[in-house]
Parts: sequence; structure tokens; C-alpha cells
Amino acid sequence: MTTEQTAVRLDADQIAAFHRDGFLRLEALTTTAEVAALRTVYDQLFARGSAAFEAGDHLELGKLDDDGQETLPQILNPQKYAPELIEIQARANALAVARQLLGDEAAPAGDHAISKPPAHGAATPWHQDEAYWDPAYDHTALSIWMPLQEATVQNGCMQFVPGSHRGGVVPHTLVDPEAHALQLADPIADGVERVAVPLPPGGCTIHHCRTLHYAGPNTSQGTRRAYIMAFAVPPTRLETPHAYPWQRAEWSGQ
Ligand SMILES: O=C(O)CCC(=O)C(=O)O
Repeated sequence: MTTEQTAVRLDADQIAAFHRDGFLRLEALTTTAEVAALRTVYDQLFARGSAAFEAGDHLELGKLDDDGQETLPQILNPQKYAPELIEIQARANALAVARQLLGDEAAPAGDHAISKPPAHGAATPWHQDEAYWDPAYDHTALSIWMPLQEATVQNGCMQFVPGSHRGGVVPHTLVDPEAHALQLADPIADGVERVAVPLPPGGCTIHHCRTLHYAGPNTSQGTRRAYIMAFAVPPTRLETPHAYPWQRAEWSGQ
């Protein structure tokens, strides 16, 4: 995997759409060849007994199913375990896109990977990413979500509430006392628009850290693999921190 000069340039309509809607879709973030190579790396990361498992950077976001199988496994910081991810074309393109949307100060702010196993992959509940983060700050950040196979409504593509990034962080709760995931405390009202965004392999969605988003269950016969890269500008320290009572004590400073 080698990094070539980035070619991804957003036009004025795409930049305006991101700021208006809080999300954007790109047909291609990287090449078909790189997606094929990334799938191999990804499957090794998620293999039981991999270094990420051993180091505790593997978390179950959902609940185990009746057979004790994981339904929403996540790997934090996959670059630590697969350094070849650092030099990929997708990351160079993602950084270029983030800087066009957030400005030149935008810098990498971590990566993670979420897999939905065939037929029993769980839904990722509606949430805002900022609800996980340090309440002493206001954050300006985005995530670039890239599937390594086609992403469809059937296998759990991303869904968004347009314009929801323009309000604050709304109340969340833990999905389960044992699980790591948050969900909205109150369901989204009937009649609020939700947009599902299917993608080809190596395409991407880009969402603001306050945009309400969700990914449905995987009812297909194939694994849904998503690789997610975050970018942020330096956060603003608040005189009075936000109150995020849903956060676990061990998350402080995230
Ligand atoms: O991949 C998923 O299922 C959800 C991803 C997500 O919530 C995120 O990237 O913020």
C-alpha cells in the first residue's frame, strides 16, 4: 500500500452541503486495489487472539447473542496493530478532505474499525460522537467512514439526521451497563428526516461530531466492514463544562 499524491478535491457545493447537513457522501476515497488489500488487514485485526484483542483495544459495542457470539465488535487504534494503515492512500485523501471542511488546522484524531458479522450484526444505535468526548471542551471534528465492501441498508450503511449538528449534544444513555456504546435517551420524533447513505467499497461518508447517526443491523450473508478515521481542530476549553452524566468515569479525558 503506497501513498500517492491526493486527488480528492471537494467543490463549493459539497463543502456547503457538509456545513448545511452535517454529512457528505463521496463515491470514492481510495482505489479498488487498496480496498482489497485493506480487507485482508482488517480481517486479521478482527481475528480472535490478534494483538488488538490481547491489548484490550477490542471492545464489544453491542450484546453477545444467544450463542455467545459478538454482534458489534470494535477495534480501537487499529494503526497500532497494523502499521501499514498509516501510509494508505485513503488516509492521505481523508486528511485532505478534512482540511477542506474544517480548515488547515485539522489533524488526525484517531481511527477505529467496526465490524457487523453476517446475519447477526447488531444495529449501531442513534448517537452523536461528541457525547463520548471530554465535556470540558466544545469539539469541532469529523469522522470519515469507509466501507470495505458495498454498504447497503441491508448490511448496515450509515444513516443521518440532516442538520442535527447545528444543535448541542442531546441526552444519551448507555445501551447496556456492560456495553461500551451510547444511545439517545429519547427516540427521534416521528417525521424527522433520516437519510440512509449506501456506498460502494472504498467510498465514504463524512459526518460532523454532533450529527445524529445510526447504522442498521446486518441482515445480509456477508460481513460489513467499516474503517473510520477522525480529524479535529483543537477543541475550545469551556469555563463551565458540559454535563454528560451518561459517561463512565473511566472515559474522562477522551
Ligand atoms: O460503523 C458503524 O456501525 C457506526 C459508525 C459510527 O457510529 C461512527 O463512525 O461514528
